[in-house]
Amino acid sequence: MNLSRTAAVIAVGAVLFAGGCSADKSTTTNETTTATVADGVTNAPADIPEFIIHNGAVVSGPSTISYKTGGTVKFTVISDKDDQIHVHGYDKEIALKSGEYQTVEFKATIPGKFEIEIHSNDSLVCTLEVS
Ligand SMILES: [Cu+2]
Repeated sequence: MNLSRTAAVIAVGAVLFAGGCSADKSTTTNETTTATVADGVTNAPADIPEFIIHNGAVVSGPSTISYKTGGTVKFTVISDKDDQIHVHGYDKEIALKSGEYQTVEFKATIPGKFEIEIHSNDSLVCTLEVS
């Protein structure tokens, strides 16, 4: 591979965040909610998994999150830089804003084991298990 071709491949990869992922970028969804009670006090997201991403790698959080089919998948994630996570199988992409908690919530309709990954580098956040 000559140098100009190498540069072109790197440039395309950087723009698309493509990695080994087959996500259809046209179906981007952003399922975020903020738990707020009527008096304006934000509920602490108790009893739901929390993932902390530092420099593109998970530094805190469970390796697997498990739900029954028909249940509600719900977790929070925070990153120290703008990024995106992708829930495989469900094909959900969630934009992360540097330093802001995102609560991700959706119905567990598809049984199986699916990777949730960080899209800037395809590293694993955790495995989603629906049984
Ligand atoms: Cu992906």
